[in-house]
This record gives sequence, C-alpha cells and structure tokens, in this order.
Amino acid sequence: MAARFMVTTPIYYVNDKPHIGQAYTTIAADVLARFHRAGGEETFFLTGTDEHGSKVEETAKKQGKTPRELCDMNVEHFKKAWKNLNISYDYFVRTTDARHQKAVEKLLSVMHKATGGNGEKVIYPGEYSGLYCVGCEKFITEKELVDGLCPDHLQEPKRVSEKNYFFRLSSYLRQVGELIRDDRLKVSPEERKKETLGLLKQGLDDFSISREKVSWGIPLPFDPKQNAYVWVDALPNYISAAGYGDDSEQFEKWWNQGEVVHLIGKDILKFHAIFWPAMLLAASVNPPNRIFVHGFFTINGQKMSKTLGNVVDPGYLVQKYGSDGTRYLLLTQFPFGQDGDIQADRFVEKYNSDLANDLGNLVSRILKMVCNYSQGEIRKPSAYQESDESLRNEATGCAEIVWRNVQEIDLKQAIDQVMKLVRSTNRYVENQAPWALAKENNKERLDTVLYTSCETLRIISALFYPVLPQRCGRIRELLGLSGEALNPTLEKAEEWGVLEPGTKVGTPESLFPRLEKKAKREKPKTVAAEDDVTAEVSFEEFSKIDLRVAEVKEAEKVKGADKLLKLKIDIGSEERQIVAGIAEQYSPEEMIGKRIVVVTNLRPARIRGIESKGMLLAAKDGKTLSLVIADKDVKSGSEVS
Ligand code: ME8
Repeated sequence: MAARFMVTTPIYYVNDKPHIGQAYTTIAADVLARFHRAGGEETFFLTGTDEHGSKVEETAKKQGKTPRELCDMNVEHFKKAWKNLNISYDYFVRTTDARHQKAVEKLLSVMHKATGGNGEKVIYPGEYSGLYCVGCEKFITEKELVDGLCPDHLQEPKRVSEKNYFFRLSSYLRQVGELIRDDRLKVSPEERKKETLGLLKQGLDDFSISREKVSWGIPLPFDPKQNAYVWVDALPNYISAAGYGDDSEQFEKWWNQGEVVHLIGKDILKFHAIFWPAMLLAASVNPPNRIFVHGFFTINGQKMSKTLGNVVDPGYLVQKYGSDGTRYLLLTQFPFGQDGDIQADRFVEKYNSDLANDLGNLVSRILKMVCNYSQGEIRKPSAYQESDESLRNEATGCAEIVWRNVQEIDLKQAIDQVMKLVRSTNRYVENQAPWALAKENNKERLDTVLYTSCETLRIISALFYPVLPQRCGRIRELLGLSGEALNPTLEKAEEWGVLEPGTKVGTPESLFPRLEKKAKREKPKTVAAEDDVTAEVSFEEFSKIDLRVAEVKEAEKVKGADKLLKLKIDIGSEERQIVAGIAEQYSPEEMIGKRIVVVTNLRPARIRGIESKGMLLAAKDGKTLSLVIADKDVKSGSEVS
C-alpha cells in the first residue's frame, strides 16, 4: 500500500454550469479519495476549473461579460455543485490563479530551454494553418468532420492561420511508448492502453503550444505576444497544485513520492496519455503513475454535450435523490471504465430497491429491534452459531475484496460487493427472526443475533462510507459510535467486536425515504433550469410547448413601466407583438435584429393594457438577465426542441 495517494479529476471548462458528465468523474474521484483515506493513506484530492481559451472568451463575449467575470460566476456553480455532492477535495485549482500561472511560466521556460535527444530545440516557431473546433479546444482535420461539422459539437470549425510555437512531440513518442508499455505509466483499463499504443504507432505531429489571436490566456514567458494554448495551460494544473515552481517540499511529497492517478473521460485520452507525459519528459519532471480512463455515457440513449444543450443539472438529481442517492445511482448504472447509458427512469426504481429497501430498511429494522427488545442497548453476544460465524466471516472479509476492487478502480464492483453484504445481512435477520426469539424469551440467542447484526451494520457503514458519506456517517452515530470511532477505517472494517456491549443506539429514522414512481416518463432538468427544482414537467407536458426562433423587428419602451419593452417579432409564419420584462437589461435599440426564442402557443395576455402573444426565454441570475439567442443561420420560425 502506497503511503501517499494523489488523485485528480480533469479541470472543467467554466463556459457553463457543471453537468452530470463532470459530476460523474468528480464523484468517482471522491469515492477513490475517501477509500484511500479510509485505507490509512495520506491523500491529496485535486479538482478545479479550466478557465482560459477561446471557449470561455467567446461565451463571455456572447453574454456581455469579461472572461474574468464569466469565470468568477461559473466557478461558484462548480463549487456549489461539489459541495452539494459532498465532494471532499483538498485543493481546488483555477487556471487563472497566480500560483498556477507562475507554474505554467516556469514549465514553459524550462521546456523552451530544453533540447531533444538529437540536440534540436524542443520548442520552435512555425506557421499553423488548419481547422480549429472551439467546442473541443483542439485542431481538427478535414477527415474527422461529418458534413463539415465537428461530430462531437455539431459546430463548424474555424479556419485558423497564424504563427505559433510548436512542441517537438515527435522527439518523445518513443519514450512515452516505453513508459506506457511497461506500465511505469499505467494506462487503464487495458483497452485504453492498447488505444494509446496504437495512436503512438500511427505517429503524431508536433503540436502548437501557443495562440496568437486568443487573448484570454497565459502569455508565453519567452514571447508575451503569444498566449499559451489552453491545453498547455490546463495540463500543468496537476503539478502547479502540487507545488511545482512554488513549494518544492509539497511538490516532492505529492508528485514525486505519492502514487499519482489522473482520472479522466475517454475524450481527453490523447492529451493526458501522450501530450502530457511528453511535456513532462521535456521538462525533466516525473510522469504520473497512472491514468484511468472511464467511458462516456449517453442519457436515455442520447449523446450529451454542453454545446448541444441536452445536459442534466446535478443539482436537480441532488434535490431529488439526495447527495448520497445521486452518487450511488451514477456509479451503479454500468461498470466504471466502460461506456454506458444513464436512464433517468430507472433511477427511482433503483433508489427504492437498493437504498430505501435493502439498506434503509435493514438499518431501521435492526435499530428498531434493539430499541424494542433490548431497551435500546447493544448487548453482549454469547456463543456464536454457524449462521452468525458465516455472516461474521463474510463481513470481516469484505474489506479486502472491496479494497482490491478499489485498487483496480472497479468502483461498481466495489459497491456491488458491499450491497451483497447488505443482502446477506437482510437474509440473516430474516432467517434468525429475532422477533420470534423475543417472543420465546430466548435472551441469549436474541443478544447474539442483534449483536451480530449491529456489528455487520458497522462494517457496512464503513465500507459504504466513501460512496454514501452522509448516510453512513448517520448510521454510525445511530450505532452509538462517537469521536474518533465515527471516522471509518478499512482496518476496523476487518475487525469484529468493535461495538462495546452496553452501547445505546439512536432512535431509528428513515435514512432513504421511498420515492414515488411517476407514471409518465420524466424529462430531466437541463442546466438551463433553475438550481432549485420547484416544479417538474413530464416529457409529454414539455412537448406541448411550442418554442420558436423569432427575429425582433421593432422594439420600444412601454410608457410608465420601467421594466417592460414592447416588441414586434417575426415568428416565420406571422408577425406578432409581445411584451417582455427586459427593459432594465436591454435597450430597444439593441433588441432590433436579435433572434430570440419565444413560447408561441400561450393564450394571449394583456400587460398594462397591451396585448402580448407569446413569451420570450431568458436566463436569470440575480439581477443579471441573458436572452436565449439563436444563431443567425437558423431561420425565423424554426422549432426549438
Ligand atoms: O475537457 N460521460 O473539460 P470538460 C462521462 N477542460 N463523462 C463525461 C461526459 C459523459 N457524457 N461528458 C463529460 C475538458 N464528461 C478540459 C480538461 S484537464 C487538464 C482539461 C467528463 O469540462 C469526463 O471526465 O469538457 C470528461 O473527460 C470531462 O467531463 C470533460 O470536461
């Protein structure tokens, strides 16, 4: 067991609020970090945000904000989402932090001075001309396009032609291949290792590390007219947060002496498994120990992406299933590492069967029996019988199996193992029927069965703690544990007899209240929805709303109403008049020509005596309001779905 463990998530783009793809990786990293802490390792869990580059710059411009304002606003959404999901990160890095910028400057300076094996400069100037997808923040080839669009973002790439600095990746490909082949840099699961070696075999071009025309970035220390390419700025977050260029002691401790694991999605494999180790080799910094690549999920069979706008707000899931419920549901849909589908309709069913029934009922049942039959006190067990021994062996042996799964980052398997123990405990209680023992007044046997049940529950609460920290913490309190003992460790999960006879248990409560299953299929809330879920609409209800793109033809203030504008809009089939409460944020002049989104099938209303036939869509954040705008290529009257 390594003494130190450092786990990282990708740092996420802050052009929008967090979505469940990012939550998925972050929850997985949190579960890993918590397991390693429970395993007695000193653990450093790093996450953060990727704040520079065209994507953020362009979004800020569209929203009428400076990039800094956009970052400062959205970073808070990430922090809030991680707080709601109980993410126990030790450090949150922002690429706009001065400490990070200093580390990037140092890394680039070292790379700039370096020469490759054949004496050539590692960084050299060159001309770049090609296509760039802002959604991916990467150069893209004609071959990768589908109908002229980036297949991931359904966006047309930009043609870019400029002077850039290049990184001589070709000088490091052989070395990176060797590191990966003999697992000094372990890329897993195995098929991702093969994929990386395959990419290396095909050969990769040197890549550009700077951008002349992107102004939102870190200036190159050796040519401040150019800014670092967003990936060259982002990847070093892993070392800047560990102390590179700032705190050599911390850097030594975590980066050089810890086991460093990067957890990423498969979309960013090439950057992490090839570009990043090559950059580190060029700067004479150790590569990480491991890159674990998980799969991508679709939601109800549909691909999810921020740019496509069909993403689910993790806040909505937390509202509905609680933070533990959300963590559990996301990690148990399909094996960690593979691709899968997340079906929101199955959530209620799974939550009810696994968490409300199997685990929740087990806890309340055992505690209720201790309260009813033993005056709320855990009593000393007498001679164990075979059935008790069998559950005891399964419980004390579970930690080792789970730890093995955790080492392999097979998180679903680890969770399934604990759930198996939960089910065995339910069967044990059912078979031993403490209620019958109480009736027969068989005190000795009753005490032994209840003690065995409580001890197993203690072990379950320790093994499930990394996944369900909130509820397992509560189970431990209810079992009468306090102080240090509340903090679960894998070591104690392998022991038996930890609960002291005489301990008073708490009053049973519903830990995972059952949820009502909706008759109609639900449409999950998107990030555009408010954080707080106040009303839910079914898919059928939602599809009744007719949303159209409309061009604003005329706009004027409504006399005597500071907040209202009267607009004449073209919805394709006709021109209409609507009244909208946007006058504090938008002047009539700037509204002309805007392509807004309007709900067209509402009953006409009269606002201040003026007829309004429709309602426009806008996002609101406090006093800030932003209209939902369609691209100019979309005709008026186009349906919004
Ligand atoms: O790529 N299924 O940030 P990002 C599973 N800033 N995971 C998903 C997912 C899905 N459908 N969608 C997204 C960036 N993810 C860069 C990273 S790191 C130095 C820079 C997760 O905000 C997955 O972890 O686009 C993926 O790798 C990550 O979100 C991409 O987040």
